[in-house]
Amino acid sequence: MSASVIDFIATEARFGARNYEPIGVVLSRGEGVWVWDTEGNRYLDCLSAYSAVSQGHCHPKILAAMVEQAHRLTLTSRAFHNDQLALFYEEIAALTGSHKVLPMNSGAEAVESAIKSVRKWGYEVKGVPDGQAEIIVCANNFHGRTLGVVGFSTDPETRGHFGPFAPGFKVIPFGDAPALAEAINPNTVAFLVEPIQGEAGVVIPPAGYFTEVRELCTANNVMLVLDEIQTGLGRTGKLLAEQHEGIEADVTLLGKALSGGFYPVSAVLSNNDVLGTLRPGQHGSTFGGNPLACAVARAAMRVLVEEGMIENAARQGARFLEGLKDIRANTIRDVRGRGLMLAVELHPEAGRARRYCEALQAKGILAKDTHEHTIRIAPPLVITGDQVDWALERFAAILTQDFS
Ligand code: IF1
Repeated sequence: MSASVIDFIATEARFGARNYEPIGVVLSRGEGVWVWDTEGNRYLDCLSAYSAVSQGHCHPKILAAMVEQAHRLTLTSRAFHNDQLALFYEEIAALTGSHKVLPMNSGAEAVESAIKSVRKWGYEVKGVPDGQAEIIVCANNFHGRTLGVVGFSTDPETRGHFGPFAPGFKVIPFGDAPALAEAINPNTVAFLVEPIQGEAGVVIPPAGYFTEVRELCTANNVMLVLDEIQTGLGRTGKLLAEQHEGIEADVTLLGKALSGGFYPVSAVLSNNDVLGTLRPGQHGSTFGGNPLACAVARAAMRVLVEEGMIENAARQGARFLEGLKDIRANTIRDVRGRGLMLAVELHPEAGRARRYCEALQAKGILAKDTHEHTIRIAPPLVITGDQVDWALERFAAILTQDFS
């Protein structure tokens, strides 16, 4: 490693809270599926900033929209109207079939805002006694890092020593519809769940699970809240992951790729029943729905659709998954994925997934491990077939080695 790279890393270590353990690479430029480090080495980005850069790094049309708006008006607060918010509402509602939109900034903020909204709906519409609303969540969930959200995490690393936590959440196994039926009671206002559990290691539920979930929520007047912050906007090969299940959520959460990685933009999408319970002064955010965020998000949604990225994710994701499944390696325990949301789970005796990610880096691939033994693979949705093949050659070369 050159002196300058070590300087960057040492300075981060000196001043920064050590809440991450990054792989030893200092990136300085990105374009499409590629990123370059300060030494000029090129890597294929197989993380896409956890699916926030789905449109590819520094997409020129999103950049142009951001620059144009930034020259004109960046932030007004919601104390005044601006000329981008209504257009953002119209376009995201048309794209997703939603009727009401609550614009926020980070994914966790969208999750917290959804929790507040469904609780309020529970008290004011469903008739749940005040303060007794219950929300059902799944084991191994990941919905963000704010205190309310980590309060219902089941991961000791995510929730340890951050208590005390808010009550009102019940945890059930993911993929188990009878457990949901058992957990629902008259005070249940919502079931909050990821269509595919990302952080848990790309865990895909059994076929038919969400059909049963939808029926149970409808029958019991429980709001189905799908956290599509990672799975949404084309990542799984459809606009929303719920479309693989043939269902519609009552509340859908988007974030990450909603801005193409240019700016924190998230949204709670629903109907008037839920979001109509919010009155002026009862919820808000300094930056939520700001004109710059709206202009960036409008461009991010536009290029996603106009450049066929969703269809490409389905096509190249199938190619990537098939290629990974063809790799004959004793290190591999399971390969799974939907669209370009993929994962390789290693046998525990094969060693830590981090070691394989470090070896992949040396071959020009940046990927991220999760929970010790799984390598997540999520390249930008603009990846080509040739680039998939290029990546598969390198995954095969590394996965057939043993870094135990
Ligand atoms: C970290 C994980 C991924 C998310 C879902 C809400 C949020 C996220 C399904 C919150 C965010 C990010 C957070 C980031 C790493 C990354 C992550 F490893 F943490 F779990 F992608 F899997 N719902 N996920 O995946 O959105 O507030 O971050 O905008 O915290 O290390 P956010």
